[in-house]
Amino acid sequence: MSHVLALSGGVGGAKLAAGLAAVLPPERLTIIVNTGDDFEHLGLTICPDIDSVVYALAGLNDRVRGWGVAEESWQAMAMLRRLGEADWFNLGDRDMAMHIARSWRLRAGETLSAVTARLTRALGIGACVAPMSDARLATLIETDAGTMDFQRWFVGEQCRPVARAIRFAGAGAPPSPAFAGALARPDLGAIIVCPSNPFLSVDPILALGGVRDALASRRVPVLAVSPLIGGAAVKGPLDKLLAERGAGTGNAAIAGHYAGLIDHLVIDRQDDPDAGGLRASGLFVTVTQTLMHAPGDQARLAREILKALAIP
Ligand code: FO1
Repeated sequence: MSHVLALSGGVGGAKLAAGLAAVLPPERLTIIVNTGDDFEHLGLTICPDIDSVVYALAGLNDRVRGWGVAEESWQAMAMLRRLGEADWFNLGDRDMAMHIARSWRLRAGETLSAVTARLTRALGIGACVAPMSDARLATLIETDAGTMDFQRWFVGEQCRPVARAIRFAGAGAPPSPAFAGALARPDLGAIIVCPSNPFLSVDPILALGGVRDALASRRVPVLAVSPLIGGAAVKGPLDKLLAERGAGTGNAAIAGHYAGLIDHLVIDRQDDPDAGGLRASGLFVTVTQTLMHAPGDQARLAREILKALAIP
């Protein structure tokens, strides 16, 4: 029975990661998560995409807000505000426990991989969820108003400044042991790129040392799920980034971005008219419902993907 390696960012990616975790035995799945969005805030190490994946797999995620923990309270944030501390980035009380647990363990000398393994175990998650790297690779947005840390641009500025370029400080950092180990597994059956933002969530993973080459010289299928539905992003700044880059829109732009790296693209039914052109470019294309409203949709999409990859 082959192993599956999933590459994920936050919200959309986390949903498919949870679907894969629901249908695969834990020992057959490695989920590698973008850490380019991570930052230090109020003395805490915040890893938003790892937490989105962890909360989704543990069934703790807030499905309406899209990030953080469900049934959250905000007492600590209110007190921090009274104390005159920064309140542009919202930390819920339950979510804050995660940041505290992670931050002190990191400061005590554990790697982010070890801390993430500890926290996922504690929450009853069986599959391996690991950061893309234990080294720092930070996503920076170059705008007319200067270069911004990712969260300052994304949350603080609500993605308003035009992104002239996206840069990764620390590019070439080594993949985490779990990531390098999964890429080298003789029983690796497929690599799945979850429906995350290609520029903000997947490119940081591809910017690690050796990852692009490992995918390009793959010996297993590499399948990406398009983050677009009806030609537009479900959430987040992807549409804005596509427009600002001027390198096309729709699934052709997604396929173009991953050219040479993927051989299979899963697109939504609403984008069926894109399928012919994508197939003509040499890609395998699966057309299905990619929008995941409910946990049932996550598992259904995961099953369809595994079937398309002929992975039992
Ligand atoms: N997103 C927001 O739009 N506003 C917030 O205040 C915010 C706080 C936050 C706290 C913890 C966490 O794990 C995520 C949080 N997010 C927030 C989401 C996060 O900024 C983004 O979803 C990801 O970085 C993009 O994948």
